[in-house]
Amino acid sequence: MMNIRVVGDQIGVEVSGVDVKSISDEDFAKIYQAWIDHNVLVVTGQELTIPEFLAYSRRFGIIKPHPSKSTRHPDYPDITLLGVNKFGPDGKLNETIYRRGAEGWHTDGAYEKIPFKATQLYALAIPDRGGDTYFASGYEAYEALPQRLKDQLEGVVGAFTYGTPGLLNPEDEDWKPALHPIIRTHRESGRKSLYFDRLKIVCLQGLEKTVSDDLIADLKERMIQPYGQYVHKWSVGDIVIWDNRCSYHKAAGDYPPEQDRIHWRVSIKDWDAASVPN
Ligand SMILES: O=C(O)CCC(=O)C(=O)O
Ligand SMILES: [Fe+2]
Repeated sequence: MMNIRVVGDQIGVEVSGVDVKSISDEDFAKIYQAWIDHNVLVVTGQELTIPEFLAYSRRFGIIKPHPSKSTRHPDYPDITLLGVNKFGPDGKLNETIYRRGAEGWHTDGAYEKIPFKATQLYALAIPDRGGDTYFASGYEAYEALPQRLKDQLEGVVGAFTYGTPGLLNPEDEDWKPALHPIIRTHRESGRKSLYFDRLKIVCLQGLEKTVSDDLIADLKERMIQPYGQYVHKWSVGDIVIWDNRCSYHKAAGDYPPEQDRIHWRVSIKDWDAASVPN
């Protein structure tokens, strides 16, 4: 029987007792709502093929291939492989692959005109220690801002660019920044969130450079609220989906490199993004 259990105070919910290959529309509606309410949704104990993982992922929106072409699955470009080809032909650890997502707190796809609504990972291999994923609530970040900052940031737009060196092919690296409001109202929950990414933000538009730089430095300190966090300790067969519109995450990047930590990953956009180029 399906069981939905809240696992974090402000963020994080876990579903067990389901097979995502055959969830009824009625049960899926409950799962989807639990995700909207808790921002990070874990489904445990799944055995999936790639087409099955893609079919389940499409219930959340439209899958878009990730701009990092070198880490796409060779047969399924919708799938990004995490932790694969970690060692180069010379036997040296490829830090870009090993530490992907561990550079700092971020939200995925802020560099696109329509950012990824969600990112979903399915765990195929997990090290015996380390390798957790940390999550934090963007709603809590907004709530915790002093009123003067809430007022100052209302209507302010940030410019975001591609943040991680080494993942894009050289011909794709000339990235034009995308513009998004820093205070973002979630389409489905109606709640306001601080939409910020310390790795990708270039500037706050229309403000003097010194003002913009100072605000960015201030927001870096404010984006993570300790009580708004959830840490996921992975098991093989876990699916975790997070809402990039209202949460931040980072990989711990601390597991023994000689062990495997492998996920299938999809980037999901909202349904209305179908006709919008990246
Ligand atoms: O590997 C992880 O734990 C998360 C990596 C990440 O940031 C991502 O997939 O967007
Ligand atoms: Fe990420």
